[in-house]
Amino acid sequence: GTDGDASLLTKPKTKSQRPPLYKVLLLNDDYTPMEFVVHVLERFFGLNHSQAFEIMLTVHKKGVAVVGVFSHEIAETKVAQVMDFARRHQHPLQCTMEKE
Ligand code: NFA
Repeated sequence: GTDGDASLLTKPKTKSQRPPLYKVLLLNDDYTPMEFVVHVLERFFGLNHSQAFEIMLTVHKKGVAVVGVFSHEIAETKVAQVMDFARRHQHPLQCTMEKE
C-alpha cells in the first residue's frame, strides 16, 4: 500500500497515476478567415507564424487538427479563450477538447 509495508491487508503497489492530458482541437469552417486562424494559433498557443500557418492549413484541408495537449484546466482555458475571441470577432471558429 501507500505506507510501503508488506502487510497482507494492504493492496499491492500500483504505478503512480499521471494526471490525464487533453487534446485541444480546432475545427474547420467555411467562413473564418485563414489569417484570423493563424493569429489565434500564434496568440493562444505560442506558435510561430510558420507553425501556425501549417496547422491552419491542416485544419482547412482535413477538417480538424490537434493544436496542443494540456492538463484539463489549461485545455479548458485555451478553449474558452479561443471561443470568446472568435465570438467577439463574429467568426464561427470552433475549438474543443478531448481526453487523450
Ligand atoms: N476554411 C476557412 C477558409 O477557407 C479557413 C479555416 C481554417 C477556418 C482553419 C477554420 C479553421 N476561409
